[in-house]
Amino acid sequence: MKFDVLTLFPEMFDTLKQSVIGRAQEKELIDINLVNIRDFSQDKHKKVDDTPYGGGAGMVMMPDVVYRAYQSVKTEESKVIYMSPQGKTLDQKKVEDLAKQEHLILLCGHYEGIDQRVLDKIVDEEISIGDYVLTGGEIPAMVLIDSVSRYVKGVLKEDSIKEESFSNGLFEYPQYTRPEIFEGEKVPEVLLSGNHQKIEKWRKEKSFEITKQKRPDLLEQK
Ligand code: 4G0
Repeated sequence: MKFDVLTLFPEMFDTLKQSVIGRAQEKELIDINLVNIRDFSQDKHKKVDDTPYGGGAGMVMMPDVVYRAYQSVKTEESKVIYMSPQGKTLDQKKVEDLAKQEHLILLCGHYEGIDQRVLDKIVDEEISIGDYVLTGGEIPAMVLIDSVSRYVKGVLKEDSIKEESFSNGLFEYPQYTRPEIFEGEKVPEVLLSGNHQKIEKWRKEKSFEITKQKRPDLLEQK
């Protein structure tokens, strides 16, 4: 799976060198290519934005600079996603759908916005990570990359995806490890029983109970 990220702040993506996503890149299961939009400025001062027509505060990213950055990475199979609070909210279903794509181009906006004409020309889908405004689309792009990469074969341990929260529409059951007694609190007896049928039944009940308690709306959706 290939991600091309169009951004003015490629250094923000250094965190993706860590942990599971870092190892997935080392193993070449995913490829995250950072494209600095500023490299496509043709201005002697590397200018990428200008004042808005019609007046108003702030600056607008210039369409030609963004377009050249896009042209440098686009292929026949690429899907362009604009990270924006006006997009459809990302959920686990959407994550699974995106994981079927071979190539995603993630466009990260800053300032007040990007010239509408280039958005109309290149964007296939607008995606938000939730109903709040951030200073840029970089953190949303990282959220998308992390969530989608988990579905790429080999990134997680074989069973982790099937067992986890959301894959069955329920939250995970609680986990326990040593010591058997912590601050006077014992590990649930059933987990020490060695009876795997009973353990499985207990975990399913807990998953349901916790989902009902914390997010009853998730049960009603089913
Ligand atoms: C485009 C995404 C990008 C438009 C991006 C802001 C939150 C999200 C940006 C705007 C972002 C999110 C219209 C304010 C950059 N903030 N919720 N900031 N507007 O996914």
